[in-house]
Amino acid sequence: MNKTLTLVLAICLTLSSAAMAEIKILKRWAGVSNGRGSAALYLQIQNTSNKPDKLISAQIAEATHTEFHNHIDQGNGILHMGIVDSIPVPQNGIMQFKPGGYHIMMQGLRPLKAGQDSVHATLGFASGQTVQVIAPVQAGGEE
Ligand SMILES: [Cu+2]
Repeated sequence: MNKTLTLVLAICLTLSSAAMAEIKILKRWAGVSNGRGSAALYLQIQNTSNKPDKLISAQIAEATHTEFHNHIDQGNGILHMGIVDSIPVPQNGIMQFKPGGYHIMMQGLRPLKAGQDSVHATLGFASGQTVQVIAPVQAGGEE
């Protein structure tokens, strides 16, 4: 391999890894599955690009079905959990999932034990980036 080709390849690799690193999962944990076989998955997602992004798909190896949920004030001050199409991740910012806020609801799970099990997620973003995460199951994760 000649030096010019080596240099071009090095630049390409640097550029592609920079482009792929715009979404980072800083934290991840799953709740214990309840008697109906569902549990919430929580993430802390960082977007280092200067364009807003959004989470548009989530496939969980251990679940038969997933939904994006948020708790929404329907005008009476009481928050109700509802399904949303996507979860926004602000430009140069962080989206923090939490009980009572955004989360991924996993359904069709076998019983998951805190401190022992983990779930494997493939996350798709509107920007085209795909991220794989392994989230440990922790006690205390509420819907
Ligand atoms: Cu939920």
